[in-house]
Amino acid sequence: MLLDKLNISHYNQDALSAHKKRIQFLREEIKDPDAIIQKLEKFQVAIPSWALGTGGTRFGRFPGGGEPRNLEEKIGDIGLLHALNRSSGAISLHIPWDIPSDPAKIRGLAAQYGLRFDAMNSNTFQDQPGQDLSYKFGSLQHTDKAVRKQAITHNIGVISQGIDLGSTALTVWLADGSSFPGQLNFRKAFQRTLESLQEIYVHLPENWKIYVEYKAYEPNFYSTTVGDWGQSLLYAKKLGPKAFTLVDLGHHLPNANIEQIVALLLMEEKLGGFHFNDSKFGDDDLTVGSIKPYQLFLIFNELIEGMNARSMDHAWDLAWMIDASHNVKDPLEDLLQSVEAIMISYAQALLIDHKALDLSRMENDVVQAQEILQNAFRTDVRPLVAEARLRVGAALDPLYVFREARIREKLVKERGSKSFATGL
Ligand SMILES: [Mn+2]
Repeated sequence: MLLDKLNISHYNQDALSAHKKRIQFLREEIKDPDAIIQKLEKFQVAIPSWALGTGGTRFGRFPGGGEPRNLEEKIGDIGLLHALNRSSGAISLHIPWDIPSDPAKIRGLAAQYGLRFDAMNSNTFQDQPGQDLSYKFGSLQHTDKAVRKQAITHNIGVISQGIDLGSTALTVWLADGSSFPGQLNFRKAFQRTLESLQEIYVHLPENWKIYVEYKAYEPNFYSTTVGDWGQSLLYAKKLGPKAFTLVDLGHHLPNANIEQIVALLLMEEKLGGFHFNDSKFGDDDLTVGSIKPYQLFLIFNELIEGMNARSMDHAWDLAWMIDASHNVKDPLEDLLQSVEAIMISYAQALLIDHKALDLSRMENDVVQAQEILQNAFRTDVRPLVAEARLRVGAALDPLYVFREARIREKLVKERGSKSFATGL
């Protein structure tokens, strides 16, 4: 196994003296750095099983080699990421791309790497080989009861596979909608979808949750049956206490105020899951923090404020996951960058003095409120993030170790330059 030979502390020596200077400087700049470092040590982001291969668009795909060929190798890749940063301690499976043939064995393998199984993802947006009925015109919304039944049965199956793996949540993202005016009765489509979700909901074990993910458009381009947070919240409220909204950063119309959305969902106790990515135009699935890092920071500010108001645990009480796809990067390097961006935004948001911010708001001191936020955002917190990693035996600079240890080269040697990971 590649991991056994990865001597992280050896690589850390290269950067240790520079790191010590930087963290010492920061310790004098900010209040209570150790409390922040401890929170960073605990924070974990799940990696989806479909993010380990090269992403593609409908125009093509340009794989770089050494992709994981099966679920075991996908778990191995996430194990590698987790060894490098100790912040990727969970895997989110997609069914049917990653059906575990021997769940007990797969669960054991993940445990060896210190990984747990995050939310299970069902798929009724594609037709699978040998499938009886087509999802061309939707799944849970379909006008034909038999198609709805097939999609419901699939979701129930995903729950039972998740139970075997120790997962406790099901994420449902539907492509259902319409591409042309007149195609769909919106109210009836919503009603049918709700009834289908209700049939799935009753199969959730006591300690399980269901996350209803919304998306504004694509693959349908006129209407989407779970198109925005309002519609998702309606479903979640009607379904019951185990149902929550899932926010995916890329699933909004341009310029949506996502920080306000998460604040209100937390207020309603209906925010359950969170998918990180970044975008310039639509659901671009770019590396987290690569386009709009300030927006990510503002979202984290609302997440922390809202979670603290409800005494929620930052590390465990929301399902954090990266949902990105990378066309021109090494997928593992891209994931390391995404996790780093998340940790940086989280650390910056932890710097915010909420009492001072509240006071500025009460006094309508708009300038001071902005200063408080931007002072936090403009602080270079990278030494804090690195220090948190150092303390738990991870790499000071995960990307440096990935490259120095020639991990991709070794994976290509082991798996071949033409290996292909299932996914999008
Ligand atoms: Mn998503």
